[in-house]
Amino acid sequence: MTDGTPFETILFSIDGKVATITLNRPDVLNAFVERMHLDIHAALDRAVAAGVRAVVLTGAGRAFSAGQDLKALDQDDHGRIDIEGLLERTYHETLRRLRSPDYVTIAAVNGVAAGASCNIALACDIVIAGKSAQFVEAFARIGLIPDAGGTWVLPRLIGRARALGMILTTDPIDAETARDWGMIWQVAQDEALMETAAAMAQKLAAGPGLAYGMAKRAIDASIDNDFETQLKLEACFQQKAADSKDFAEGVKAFTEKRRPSFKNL
Ligand code: T3D
Repeated sequence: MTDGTPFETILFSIDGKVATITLNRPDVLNAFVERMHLDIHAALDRAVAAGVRAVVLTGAGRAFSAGQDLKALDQDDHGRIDIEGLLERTYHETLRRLRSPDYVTIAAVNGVAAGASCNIALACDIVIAGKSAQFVEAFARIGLIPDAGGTWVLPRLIGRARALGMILTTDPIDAETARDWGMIWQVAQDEALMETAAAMAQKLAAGPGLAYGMAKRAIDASIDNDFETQLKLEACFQQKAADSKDFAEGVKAFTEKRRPSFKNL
């Protein structure tokens, strides 16, 4: 089901509690322009308003996305590109929203994910890649460093040696290697990718959203916390989870030997 006024650069649909955002500039391998970020932000606003619990992000055509559109960079009168401003206005807000505790995000990587789009895919909570997908930290090819959270996410996923290897060589990493390195969750056959991602999204959309949100926040916080601080954080979040109606329902369903019906309350 499509939802509301169509967007210029993405396709957007909602099916129950699952939204799907498809980056839709296939002629340029879904390269990002500012409008695409604004469309994603507006689509996520619509998804939240509709009570969506899981969001699938994928690309139209043969690529997930080739990163920033290098043919559509605005220069000032001196030929300077305000990359810092662009990043803050666009990518950073997109990344914050993809890591929101209000829903889970699933990247269905259907082809090459290069540059900032590699890091956008890796910022999602679950990454499922088609067998022919590739992850490319392409930045150094054009004299840039990784942005869009890549220098934060990559070493935490795969360690310094592999992160720097990807960044310095810019070699493409295939889907199975990415999975074996712990960079992504799962590899699917190309033709089964969207079905696999949709099944995952439906499963997670029916899960305990409050607990999921706090688990996401706790995992991110653990990266900077020491052990004692993390134990305190877990206990605090666990109290909130235990106070929820979903916990009462989970325990009741367990004793009644049935599936829980979580309401995100
Ligand atoms: O403002 C800032 O710069 C800050 C933000 C930076 C973030 C970044 O993402 S920097 C990194 C930008 N991305 C790249 O450097 C990747 C560029 N693309 C590629 O290296 C290759 O296209 C791929 C490895 C991704 C795929 O190669 P291939 O051979 O499968 O496809 P292709 O033939 O290169 O591309 C197909 C078309 O898409 C082609 O157009 P054409 O010739 O048929 O008219 C190509 O120009 C276009 N395309 C691909 N990537 C981009 C692009 N057009 C604009 N921007 C792109 N990034």
